[in-house]
Amino acid sequence: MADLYRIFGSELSPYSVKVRAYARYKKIPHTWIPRDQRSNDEFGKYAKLPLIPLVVTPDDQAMQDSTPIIERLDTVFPEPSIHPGDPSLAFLSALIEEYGDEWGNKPMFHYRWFYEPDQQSTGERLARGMAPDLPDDQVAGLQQTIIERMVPRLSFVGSSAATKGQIEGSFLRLLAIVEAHLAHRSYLFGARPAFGDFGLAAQLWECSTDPTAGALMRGSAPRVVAWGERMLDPTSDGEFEPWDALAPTLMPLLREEVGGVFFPWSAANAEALASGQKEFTVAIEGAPFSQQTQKYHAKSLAALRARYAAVSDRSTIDPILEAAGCLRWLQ
Ligand SMILES: N[C@@H](CCC(=O)N[C@@H](CS)C(=O)NCC(=O)O)C(=O)O
Repeated sequence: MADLYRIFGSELSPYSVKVRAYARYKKIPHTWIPRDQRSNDEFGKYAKLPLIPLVVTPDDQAMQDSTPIIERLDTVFPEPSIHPGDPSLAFLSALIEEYGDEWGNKPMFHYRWFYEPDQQSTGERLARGMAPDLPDDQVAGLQQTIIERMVPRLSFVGSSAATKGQIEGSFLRLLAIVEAHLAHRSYLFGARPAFGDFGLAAQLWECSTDPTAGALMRGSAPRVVAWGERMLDPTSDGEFEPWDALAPTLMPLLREEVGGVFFPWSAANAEALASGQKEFTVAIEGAPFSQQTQKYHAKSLAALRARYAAVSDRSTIDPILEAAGCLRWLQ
């Protein structure tokens, strides 16, 4: 145990699966500890927040929050690199990672808790995962308790009957774009996984395990399903591609999803937080999208803006971001 990193997580947690995929790719000696009743005491000893993933280093340091976890581990395990050598591509990859974590989580959470079959399926899987020793005849009770706790949380991600169309529209568009992009490559930036793959694939893989979103994906986006599975334990099969090769099918993701949906929403959330509003409404695709203001998204947007500010030569990245409708949100 002494030389191992410990990853406390759940198969149903996209952020946990993301960090585990990273640890596997980097061949970081680690052990995966399901966050359940058996690991409760150990988890409680290290966790500052009741959130997974939690990573404990061999020298007993606890880390939470998947993006900073990966960034910290990357200083210790730089190879194989998850960052394209071209600084413009490295920034685009980080941008997609942020999009996956913060917006990609919306369809994941929405489909999982909005529809009855998904509520039941996820509730049962969570109940069995949390309490592996629970007799079968008591699972249904815990399942219902979990459903009752999670369904009201739809409001945290802005999912409601009013916003269902925008969230599902974004999901279907995302699937179509990524499906086309993966027609000739294994990963978003070429033949090896990048930071962006870890963020986005984890959310979509979770979707693929759920009844409603999974059926949609198997029906219209088999390459996305295969990519999600590949990203559980990714390998490098070659190099990152240059922007010219990626642009025809990656630009639509940046323009339609990152610039078209994610940035307007994230910037509105940050403004609402700054002005002390508990809820905010922003026009997404010409219709109002309302949700509770969230501190975390504002913090991660600030980190993304700092990352952009740290790109020393922006002569290549700025025209790409401008064409994608992303630049004004970063300046
Ligand atoms: N920004 C955090 C998000 C972590 C998070 O939201 N984890 C969820 C599971 S995916 C959690 O632990 N939720 C606790 C709960 O639902 O009680 C990260 O990237 O690690």
